[in-house]
Amino acid sequence: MVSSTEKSAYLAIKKFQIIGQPKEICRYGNGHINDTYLVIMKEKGIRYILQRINKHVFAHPDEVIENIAGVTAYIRKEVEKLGGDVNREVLNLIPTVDGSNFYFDEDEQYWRVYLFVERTNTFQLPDTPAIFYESARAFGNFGALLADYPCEKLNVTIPGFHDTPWRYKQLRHALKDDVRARAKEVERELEFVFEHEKEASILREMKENGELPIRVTHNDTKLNNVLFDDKTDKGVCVIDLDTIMPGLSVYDFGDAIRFGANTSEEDEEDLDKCELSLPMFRAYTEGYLECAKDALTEKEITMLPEGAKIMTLECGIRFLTDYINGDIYFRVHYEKQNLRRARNQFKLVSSMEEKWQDMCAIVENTI
Ligand code: ADP
Ligand code: GN1
Ligand code: MG
Repeated sequence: MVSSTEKSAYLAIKKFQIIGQPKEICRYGNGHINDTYLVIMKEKGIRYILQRINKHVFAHPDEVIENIAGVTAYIRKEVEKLGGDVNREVLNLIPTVDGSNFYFDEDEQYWRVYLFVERTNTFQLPDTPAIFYESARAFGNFGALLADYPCEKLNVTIPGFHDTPWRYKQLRHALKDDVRARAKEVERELEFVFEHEKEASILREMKENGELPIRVTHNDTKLNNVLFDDKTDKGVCVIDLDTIMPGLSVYDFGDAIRFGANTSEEDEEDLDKCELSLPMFRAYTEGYLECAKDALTEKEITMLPEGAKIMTLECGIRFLTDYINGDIYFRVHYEKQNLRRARNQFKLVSSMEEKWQDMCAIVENTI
């Protein structure tokens, strides 16, 4: 049985300048936000990624695509200068037959197509510190490549995305409405969150008073947003560019640690399995600073552990808020998945607090 979304996907792909005939379209990847499909063509050797952009998350999908078109064109030139492979080292947006970078369908849905980056893998958790180190180099280089990209050209695709105090506000709104009567069930989690409220505003304050500089940031530096070469295990391409916006370097470092230096998966229920892995933290810090150190200020470097902690807390708050709101933002595959994700993030914050001195020492010793 072909679902109505799949039917729309078959209709959408035909609107793009693809080579050949689509043979099969199937759901692909582990993203929480967009609907991603792999398009396999009848003709051998060419595949595409087709995505329906989540309109609930992105109020202006056209602005998202505009950012991506600008940034990928810029990176493409840099890759060309360095003699790299422009079909693999940067995302390639395929235009529609009308020459647009997206297709707006009859149901008012936005679709886009990328060339599938062949001979690559993604990881949900790093198998080894070496993999995580490579992802750090990929994100570090990505930031370095975009260091001179004009911030003012970027649309703010999700206002307040890493504004942690604003995330507290959203949580309070959710609690006030409590549409699913779930607030009672999460009292312990709320206590943890509100105990941390003061610390959570540090990055915003430092951004506002200029202590931390605004840079072009990716803002969603999960390990599975890097494609790795399937032979060398080196990072080939940074993907999921929907949240490229002006931001802080510590957001990108912190979010990567939150996801990849967790000893468990993001929704692991057994919290005894969830800890901060210091070997992973070290590997990422080394890879990241090797590529980014020269561009960063001393303050940015000393704030890296704080970035990790606040990004983890913030993500936990977002999962918890979504649970209270009835799971309307992050895709869930089972009941209470968002609650499990939130609890897991809060456990990781506690683990970081226990290992705080070690985290700071690793950063200090890496410079
Ligand atoms: P989401 O925003 O939902 O996370 P992503 O853009 O990260 O969506 O895509 C989901 C998954 O699809 C990725 O983790 C990756 O496995 C795969 N993917 C996305 N784009 C490409 C591409 N151009 N080539 C190969 N795989 C891709
Ligand atoms: C979402 O799209 P994906 O799955 O890479 C989310 C991130 C969260 C992450 C938690 C646009 O990322 O901010 O950190 O889930 N993306 C958006 O896993 O909200
Ligand atoms: Mg993704």
